[in-house]
Amino acid sequence: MATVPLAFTRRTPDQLIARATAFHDAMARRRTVRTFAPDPVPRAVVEACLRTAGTAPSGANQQPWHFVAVAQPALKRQIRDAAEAEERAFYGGRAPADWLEALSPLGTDADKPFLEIAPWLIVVFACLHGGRPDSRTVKHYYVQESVGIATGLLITALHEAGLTTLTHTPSPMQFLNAILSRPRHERPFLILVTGYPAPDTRVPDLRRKPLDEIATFRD
Ligand code: IYR
Repeated sequence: MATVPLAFTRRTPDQLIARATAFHDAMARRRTVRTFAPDPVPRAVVEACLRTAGTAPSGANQQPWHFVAVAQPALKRQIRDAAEAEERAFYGGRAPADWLEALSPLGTDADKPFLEIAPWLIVVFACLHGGRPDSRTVKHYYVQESVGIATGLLITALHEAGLTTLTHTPSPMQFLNAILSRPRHERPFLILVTGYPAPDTRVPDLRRKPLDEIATFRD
């Protein structure tokens, strides 16, 4: 493959520390919210954040993701109805008791009004294989890892832009293929609900694990 020069700005060690610390301060303020304002968010914001997601590294650079950005009220309604049907089964007995116990501090339940209230639902699909015009399929590698990284960049971009997000994973999620007319080889990964938070939104008083619990240095 042809190559191009790397666009890279070399920073001094002091600059590295300052930039890394400032970015951590910004990201530490990211919180998952469950209450959204209905206020509209320009499509251009979502487009720019999806372009950021599309910069993620991926197995063999196959970019095995597809994002459906939903703002149409009728589609959001359909997604909410289908998700709540699955969630009612989940909370009503399908989920094992220990799973429900793990969720109970978060106070989640089968009602998902945010699926209609938030201005955008970004449905992330993982493309299990690629297609060719001649209809032969192309194997994709490290799909879950690649789509996970792209979704992380998307969450980061939306936060940096000034919006809040909720990673929502109704289970199972195949109904999203039907509602959004996506082919079977695209597997729903999660729904990223995004918009402004509702006024006076409160979030659980969570603690993030300290660095010495999440990292080990062998330097
Ligand atoms: N999908 C359900 C349950 C749920 C599961 C986990 I793991 C969470 O962190 C939160 C919720 C729901 O959306 O309510």
